[in-house]
Amino acid sequence: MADITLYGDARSSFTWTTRLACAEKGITHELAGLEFGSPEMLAMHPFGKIPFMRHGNFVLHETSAICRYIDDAFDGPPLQPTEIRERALMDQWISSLGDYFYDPLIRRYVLQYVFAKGKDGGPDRSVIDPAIEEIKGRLAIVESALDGKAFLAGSAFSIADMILTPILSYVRMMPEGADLMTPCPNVTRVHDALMARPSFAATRPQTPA
Ligand SMILES: N[C@@H](CCC(=O)N[C@@H](CS)C(=O)NCC(=O)O)C(=O)O
Repeated sequence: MADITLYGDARSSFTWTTRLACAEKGITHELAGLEFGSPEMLAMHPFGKIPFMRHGNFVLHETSAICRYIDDAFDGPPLQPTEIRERALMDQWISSLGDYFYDPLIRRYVLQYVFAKGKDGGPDRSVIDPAIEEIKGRLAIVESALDGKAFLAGSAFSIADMILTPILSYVRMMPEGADLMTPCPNVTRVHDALMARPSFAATRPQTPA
């Protein structure tokens, strides 16, 4: 029996983050799916999103809460820095990635290609093109934050890196992905190093969603 059950879709970036937390922590997980909006799903995630998790009779939603719980509830390498300022930077980035990055990078960019809704079934450029301009600005901010650093929090790998890396992986798969990364050598260096960790190879989905 797996240590915990994660509910989600392997292709979703946030589900990927929670699977990474399991892999980094060295625990096993079962990935289960429930119909979106079904009473069973809404009983565990009242906002109708993925991922959420079950550990025994304990149910939890929100990616960062799940990752923190996995870190605190199981033995294994820490996923959160102990140094006060690095921990604060991890929290800053967890919040920033959810509030300022997910929408332009995933919702208004990656998903516009994956679930194209434009004319003739193609991608909707009126959504994608402004998103690209916003993404350039967001990446420039991460670029400067990662100058001389191995991780978003500084010297320690953390939950913030596990949220950023799936998002960036999908951006890099898209048609403008390589061009978007060209002015960002620090982001490229850090992302490449994170993708080389065994946890990323073990959890990498086949196609984005
Ligand atoms: N704040 C939530 C966001 C979850 C979220 O937006 N999940 C996406 C998949 S990555 C989702 O459920 N999308 C389906 C939808 O919005 O209907 C978290 O941190 O887990």
